[in-house]
Amino acid sequence: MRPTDASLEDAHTAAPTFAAGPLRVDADRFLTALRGLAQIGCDPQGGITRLGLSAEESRAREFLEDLAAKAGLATDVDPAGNLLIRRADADPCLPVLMFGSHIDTVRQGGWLDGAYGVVAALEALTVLLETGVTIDGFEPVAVGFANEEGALVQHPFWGSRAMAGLLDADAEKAVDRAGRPARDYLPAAGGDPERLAEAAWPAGRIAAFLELHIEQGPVLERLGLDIGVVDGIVGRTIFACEVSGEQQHAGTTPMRDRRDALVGAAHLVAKVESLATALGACSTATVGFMDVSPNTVNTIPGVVRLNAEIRDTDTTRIQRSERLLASMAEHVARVSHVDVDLRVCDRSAPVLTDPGLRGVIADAAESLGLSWQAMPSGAGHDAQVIAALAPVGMIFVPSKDGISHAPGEDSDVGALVAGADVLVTALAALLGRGSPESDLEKTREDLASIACRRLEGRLGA
Ligand code: HGY
Ligand code: MN
Ligand code: MN
Repeated sequence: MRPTDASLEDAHTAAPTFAAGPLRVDADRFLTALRGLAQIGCDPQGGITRLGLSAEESRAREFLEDLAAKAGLATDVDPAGNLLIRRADADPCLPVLMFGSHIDTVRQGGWLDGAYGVVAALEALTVLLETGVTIDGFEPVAVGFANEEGALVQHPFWGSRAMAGLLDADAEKAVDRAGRPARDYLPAAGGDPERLAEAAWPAGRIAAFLELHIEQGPVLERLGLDIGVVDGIVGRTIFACEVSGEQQHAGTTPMRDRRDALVGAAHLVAKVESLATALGACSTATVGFMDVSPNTVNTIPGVVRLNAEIRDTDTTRIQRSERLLASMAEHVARVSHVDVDLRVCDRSAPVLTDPGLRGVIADAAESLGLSWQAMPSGAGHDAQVIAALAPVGMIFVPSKDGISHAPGEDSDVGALVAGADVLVTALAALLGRGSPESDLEKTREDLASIACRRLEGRLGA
């Protein structure tokens, strides 16, 4: 289905005719690999718990390395723990066309979030080389990012931020909930804390980045569409908050004398929710983590630690919501007679994807006879971090009942294969199978010239 969005129409008025038609993945091989990866990190609740920088994430990376080796591909792991897969005779002088997603999951997550895009990237690279696509303008490289979720070592987008040179000095102090630092996890995760800076790629080295991902929401399924062409990715602010009151006996302490940290926290949770509901200040607002101390039925809680997060596609709305939450925290402290320490612990900016890449993805979907629509992403993705280095594009496939970050996360296998077909067809087009007169050639030239300009800029030429 052509989008109503005029800008997308401009991006590819003359849909390129693919020199050799659309490409397709080897569905059996792809699904076998995807199901194999889903065996790593199975948890008792029936979900997948493969946390970033954990032993499970390393086992998953090794599983993918084995598959890549069997396909005759070369692999290496960078100092941040990211897996990079390229052809054995990769040309180091070509700008890179990168594609992939993250290997890790949330706690009790699903089998597709991240994993789908990484396995599809490996399969796409394999198909590109099997079909002998001419590689003359860009070098195709597949990537499996480490620790995108930040569920263990609490620094989301760890691997993609390392690649973008955005892991600041604080990053190495990122800790798990027990206080164990990232640097202690890295050696076993294939990384090297002493060489983290070497994981950074210079602007211009990557000509474009494509990420295939499940939608993680209900839109495509409700509209009966096959493919989402992502036009914008949501920004997010994560807060850490400590509510302190006075630990006391639940039976002997008069109600008027209490400083109940959990009552204060409960008021704050309701205030967070109101930001995205009654106040309409941002698109979503959530408290997903809470730790109550001492967490005993007959003791008034003395301390509550929680994390809150707010999201929106508009930076000014995010900033205003941050200010609103800060004043709400002060109000709760006053009325609940507790201390509230609220601080921002992570911010990721909203980004727009590249119009040219949206056009290439849309044309690939059309060439495969798939319906599609431009749409925003309510989830954050590594693509929004790599946007600091290169133009990015994202492809969505429908999620069953919109479920994600839960054991019930699932998609039809036909949809998963279709998304992988769109990825490999779009990559083939970018690698030079497009017809010369199409605006696809313009997109390729644009990407190459952006890469050169950024690289020259870096080299100071
Ligand atoms: O939280 C997110 O949006 C993503 O799954 N990291
Ligand atoms: Mn996720
Ligand atoms: Mn994800």
